[in-house]
Amino acid sequence: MLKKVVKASLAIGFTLGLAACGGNSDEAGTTSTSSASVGESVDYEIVGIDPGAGIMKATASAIEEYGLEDWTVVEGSGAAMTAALKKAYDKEEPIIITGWTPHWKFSAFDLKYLEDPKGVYGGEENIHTIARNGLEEDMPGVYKFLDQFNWTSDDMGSVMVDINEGTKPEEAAANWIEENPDKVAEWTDGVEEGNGEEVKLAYVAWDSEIASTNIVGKVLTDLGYKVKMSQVEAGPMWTGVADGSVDAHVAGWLPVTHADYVEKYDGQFEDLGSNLEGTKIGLVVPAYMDIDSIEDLKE
Ligand code: PBE
Repeated sequence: MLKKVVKASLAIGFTLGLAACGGNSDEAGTTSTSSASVGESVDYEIVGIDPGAGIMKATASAIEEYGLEDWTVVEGSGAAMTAALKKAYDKEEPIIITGWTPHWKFSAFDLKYLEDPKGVYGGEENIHTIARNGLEEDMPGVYKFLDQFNWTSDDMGSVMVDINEGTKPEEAAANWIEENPDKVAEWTDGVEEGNGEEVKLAYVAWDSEIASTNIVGKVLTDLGYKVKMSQVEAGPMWTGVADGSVDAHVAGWLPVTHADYVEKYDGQFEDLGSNLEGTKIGLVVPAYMDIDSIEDLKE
């Protein structure tokens, strides 16, 4: 069935766009539009991120569902993906990435989601806060704050944009907290302060989660807890909460993106509900590309 869809190549040294993408070739009847198919123009590659991300699994399904056997999803990281995007965008070259919202790339570049008529990427979803079993008894203050933590895509977006513009994540979080005392007051309402107890948070280096985890870490630090943030892959992030080596993460994209992890660790964690509503994942391209749907990749 599904052949090898994820090529384990390192996402460095991108050669995207080197394939003929402009139409103004001097051969065979110059036209203003490219004669190369979209696939040829990007070497049949979709620029992916880390293999544990739910969007990589969804993209493997998309390849199967849409009959894109010739295509490869290149593994890499969120940072490598945005670097490749910037490089292509600056030269107006074609590129197809695994993308998600909220993300600063939509403020920095003019991008569009490819339509997904088969609904492989699911609809809108939410980001959930996930705690280890027993956290409520062990650290009620931390639990209560995590349970009350929730913000909007715009909130998260502003922290992300700030980080992308060069502010250190800790600083961007501290600035946002200073500028949004009302929200922080709601999250910390009735929360017991800490006395140097260690709180272990895990996160993946996705820009959205770098922003949210730094916010949560900073608020907990201000409350008097000693916060340890570990950057891990998606699998270990979920495993850590399930085996209790991690207290919590704020990066559960549900119900679809992280469905496999939820199923795998059923009963071994506590879902504190959503901390951000209205996220989306899918295949994303620059607006200057002449395609609109995943189905257009077949041609
Ligand atoms: N993401 C960002 C993650 C969740 C957060 C969409 C890249 C994923 O695909 O698992």
